[in-house]
Amino acid sequence: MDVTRRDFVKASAIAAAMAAAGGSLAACASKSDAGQQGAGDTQTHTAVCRFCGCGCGVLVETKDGKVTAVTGDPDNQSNRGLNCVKGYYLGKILYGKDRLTTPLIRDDAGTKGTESGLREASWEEALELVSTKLRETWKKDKSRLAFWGSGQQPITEGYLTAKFWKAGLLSNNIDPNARMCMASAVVGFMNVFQTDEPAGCYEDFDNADVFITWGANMAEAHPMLYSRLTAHKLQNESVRHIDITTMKTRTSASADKVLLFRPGTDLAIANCVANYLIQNKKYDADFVRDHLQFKMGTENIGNAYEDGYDKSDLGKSVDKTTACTFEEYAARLADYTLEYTSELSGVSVEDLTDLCEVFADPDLRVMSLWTMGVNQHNRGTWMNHNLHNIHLLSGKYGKPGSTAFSLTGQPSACGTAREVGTFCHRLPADLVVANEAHRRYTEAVWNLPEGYLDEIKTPGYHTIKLFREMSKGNIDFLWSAHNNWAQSLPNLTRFLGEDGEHTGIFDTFIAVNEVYPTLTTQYADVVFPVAMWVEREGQFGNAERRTSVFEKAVEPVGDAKWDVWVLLEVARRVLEGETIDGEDAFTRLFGFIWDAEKDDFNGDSREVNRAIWEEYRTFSNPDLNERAAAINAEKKLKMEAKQLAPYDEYLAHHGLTWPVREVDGQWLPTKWRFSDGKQADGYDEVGIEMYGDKGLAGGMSWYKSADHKPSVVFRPYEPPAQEPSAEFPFWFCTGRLLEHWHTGTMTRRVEELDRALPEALLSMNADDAAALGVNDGDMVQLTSPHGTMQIKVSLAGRVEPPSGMVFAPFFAAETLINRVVQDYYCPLSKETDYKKTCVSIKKA
Ligand SMILES: Nc1nc2c(c(=O)[nH]1)N[C@H]1C(S)=C(S)[C@@H](COP(=O)(O)OP(=O)(O)OC[C@H]3O[C@@H](n4cnc5c(=O)[nH]c(N)nc54)[C@H](O)[C@@H]3O)O[C@H]1N2
Ligand SMILES: Nc1nc2c(c(=O)[nH]1)N[C@H]1C(S)=C(S)[C@@H](COP(=O)(O)OP(=O)(O)OC[C@H]3O[C@@H](n4cnc5c(=O)[nH]c(N)nc54)[C@H](O)[C@@H]3O)O[C@H]1N2
Ligand code: SF4
Ligand SMILES: [Mo]
Repeated sequence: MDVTRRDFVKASAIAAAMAAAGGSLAACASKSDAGQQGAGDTQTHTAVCRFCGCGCGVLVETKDGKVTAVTGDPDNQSNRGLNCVKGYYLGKILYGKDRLTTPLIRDDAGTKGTESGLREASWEEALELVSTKLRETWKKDKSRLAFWGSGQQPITEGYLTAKFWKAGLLSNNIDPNARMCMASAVVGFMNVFQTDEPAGCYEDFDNADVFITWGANMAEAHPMLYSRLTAHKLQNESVRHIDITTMKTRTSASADKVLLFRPGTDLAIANCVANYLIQNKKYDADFVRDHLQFKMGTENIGNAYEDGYDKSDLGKSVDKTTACTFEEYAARLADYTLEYTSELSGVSVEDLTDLCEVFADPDLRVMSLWTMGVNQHNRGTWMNHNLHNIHLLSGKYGKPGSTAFSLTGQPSACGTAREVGTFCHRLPADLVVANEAHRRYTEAVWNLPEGYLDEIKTPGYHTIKLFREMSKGNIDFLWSAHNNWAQSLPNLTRFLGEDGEHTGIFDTFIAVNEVYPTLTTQYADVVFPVAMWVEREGQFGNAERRTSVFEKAVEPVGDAKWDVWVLLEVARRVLEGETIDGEDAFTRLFGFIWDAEKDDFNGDSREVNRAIWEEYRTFSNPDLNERAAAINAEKKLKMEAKQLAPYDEYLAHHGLTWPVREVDGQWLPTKWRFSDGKQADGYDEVGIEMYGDKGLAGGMSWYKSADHKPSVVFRPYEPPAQEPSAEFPFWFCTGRLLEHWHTGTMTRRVEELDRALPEALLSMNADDAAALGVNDGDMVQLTSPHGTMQIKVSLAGRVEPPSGMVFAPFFAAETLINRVVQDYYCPLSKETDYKKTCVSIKKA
C-alpha cells in the first residue's frame, strides 16, 4: 500500500491544519477570545497545555482577571511555539456555562446514577462530611478506602496525594488512570532497563531517517509531534514513515507505507524483525556483546479477566524471567519466519521484508513510536519488550534519531503518575513499597521513624481490582480526582450495572474533585469544585521527560479551590489527634506548607508549589538530606540518576528534561538517556558521569555490571483475549479523535471544538455496511459479551477500519461505548485492552 508524493503533500496539509506553527508563523497563530474583553492591562503568563503528553508550552494572556488568549510558547523547547487546535482553545475550557463553583452534597443515595440529587453546600459542611466518612472507614478497615488519581494531576499535587495516602493513612489503595494508559510501558521499561525512563527526546524527530508508528494515531492524538514528523519528512525526501496499524487513520495518510495487521499480531511482527536480524547476521554484534543480557519469561499466561487471576499460581508467575544465552533466545525466535508472520498478521512478505531491512541497515536512524495500540493490549508489556528488543538488537538506541520512543498520553502521565509514584505499588522516584531499602529511603525524606512504612509493604488494589471490589460492595470510601471513571473505565456494565441494577458502587461513599458535572459526579456523595488549569500554579512532565511549570494566571471561578487545599483540609481533619513520634501527624507531614493558625497555606500558589517541589526533589538529590544520603550510599540506590533542578530553574528555562545535572553551579538538562555524552548544546564534555561510570566510553555506560545491562526478553505471540466468532464477528477498536479530550468534559464545552465534532460515530468499512444493510447516519446496536449500546454509523472515512472491524471514540457521555468494551488486562501491567473487544452489530 504505497502512498504517492501527491497523497503525502495532501496529508501534510491536513497535518498543518491540525497543528499551526508558531515561531516564524507566530503572527498567524490564531488567538482564541476566551473571556470578556475590557479595560485594564494585558498580562502574559507561561504555561503548559492542559491536554496531551506532547506537553506544548503555551503563553496565556489575561485581562481583567480572565484568560483572553492562548498561543504557543516559542521558548519551550518541546514545541517551540507549535500548538494544535485544542491548545488554541485552552482558555475557553475554564468558562463553560455549567462550571462547578460551589460544593455539592447528595442527601439521598437513591438518586445516584442520575443527573439530579445534588444540593449546594458550604465548604465546611462538605469537608466535614468527607473527612468524617474517610476517618470512619480508616479506623474501621483500611482495605475499604481508596483514592483514584490521574496522569492529569500536576506533579506537586500527585506527590502530596501520595504522601497523604501512603504516609498519612498508611494505605496503598491509591492508583491513577495512568494504569489504563502507560502501565504496560512502565513495566516494559522496568523489565528492560530496571528503571522507568523514556530514553529519547523530541530532537529525535529532527534526526530520524525512518519513522515507524506501531498502532499510534499521532495525527489525532499527538498533533504537535506529528507535524514535527511531517515537517522533517517534507524537508528531506529520503525520510520515510511506515505506519503499522490495525486500521487506516489520518496518520496513515502521510505514511509511505501502511502495514495493516490483524489485531494482536504486532507481537509476531516485531519478533519477525528480530528473527530476520539474527538469521541474516544483520544485528549489531558489538552492541549485543557489550551491552545486552538475554532472558526467557513465563509463557502461556492465559487471560486475566476473572478476579482470582492475580492470585493464581499462573498469575503470580507472570513476572518471572530466567537468564538464557543469545543462542537460546535466537532458537526461540526461529518460528517467526517471514512466511509464518505474514500468514498470521496479514502483512505481505514483501512489506515485512522491507520493515526488517530498515532495522538491518546500520546506517539508518530509526524512530519507533507507540502509544495505546501497544499498551492497551492483552500482552501490552510483552509488546513493549518486543519493540525494545528490536531496537537493542540493531543498536538503534540512545543515539539521536534512533530510539524506541514511548509516547505518553496525558500531560503528566510521566511527570506525576510515574515520577512521583501514585500507583498502588510505588513510592516517589521509581521506588516501590515492597523493597525494604526503598521504604527506609522514603522514611528518611519524609522524616518518619525507621520502619514506619513497613505497614505498607504490600501493594494495594490496582485500578481494575479496585473497581471490581467496589462493585462487589467491598469499598466504603472512594475519592477520585482529575478523572471521570464512570465514563472512562472499561466494561462499565460490570461496574455500574445494567439499567436499574444496583451494584456495590451505589453503596460506596464517593467524593469527587471536579470542574464540571460528569457521569462520575452522578455517583458522588460530595462534589468538591476545584480550581482548573491556570487558576493555580502546577507542573506537568511530558513524553520527553520535560518538566514545565504552568503559572497561576487567574483566580478560580466562583468558590472553587485548589485540589491541594481540599486535600490538606481533609487530611487535617482526618489526622486530628494522630501523632508520629509524639508529634502531631498533620504538622509533621504537611506543616512545611500549612499555617495552623490561619488554617490555610503559609504562602501563595508559587511558594507552596516551590516548597513541595523542593521536598520531592530530595528524592533524586539525596545530598539535600543527610539521612537519605547515607541510605543511598549504603544501599547503592543511585537515586541521583533522576536528578531534578531547583524549582525556579524550570520557570527560568520554560521547562527542563531530567536528569538535570548540576555542573559548576549550572543545571544542565539531559536529552538522551542511556547515551554517552553529546548532550545539551555546548555541554558535550559532560558525558553522563553522573551515572557513576566515569570513563566508560560509548554506548550505555550506565550499565557497568552484567546484571545491570538492558535485558532482551523473549516474548512470543499469544492471541488476543477475544477473537471474532460467529456470535461476535467484529473487532471493536476504541480511541480518540483530534478535537476532543477523553470523556469530552472540557472540550465539549468549547463551542468551536464541539461544533467541529458534535457526536461520537462508529466508523465502519463500506463493505460491512452494505452487508449489514446500513447507511451513513443509521443507528446500530453494538453488543459484546459485556454489554450493549447504540451508536450512529459513519462511512465518512476519517478512520477507515478494514472489513471486520469498527472504531469509535469515547468522548460522548450519551454514547457510552465503554458499556461494551472488555476489561481483560495485561497480566504483567494490569492495563486493560480497550482495542480488541468483539461485538455483533445490527441495525437499530
Ligand atoms: N485529541 C486527543 N489527543 C489525545 C487524547 C485525547 O483524548 N484526545 N488522549 C491522550 C492520551 S491519554 C493517550 S493515551 C493517547 C492515545 O493515543 P493513541 O494510542 O495514538 O490513540 P488511540 O486512538 O487510543 O489508539 C488508536 C490506535 O490503536 C492501534 N491499535 C489497535 N489495535 C492494536 C494492536 O493490536 N496493536 C497495536 N500495536 N496497535 C493497535 C490502532 O492502529 C490505532 O492507531 O492520546 C493522547 N492524545
Ligand atoms: N474506550 C476507551 N476508553 C478509554 C481509553 C480508550 O482508548 N478507549 N483510554 C483510557 C486512557 S489511555 C485514559 S488516559 C483514560 C482517561 O480517562 P479519565 O482521566 O477518566 O477521563 P478525562 O476525561 O481525562 O477526565 C479528567 C477529568 O478531570 C477534570 N478536571 C479538569 N481539570 C481538573 C483539575 O484541575 N482538577 C480536578 N480534580 N479535575 C479536573 C475534567 O473535567 C475531567 O472530567 O481513559 C481510558 N479510557
Ligand atoms: S493537545 Fe497536545 S499537541 Fe495540542 S497543544 Fe496541547 S499538548 Fe500540544
Ligand atoms: Mo491515556
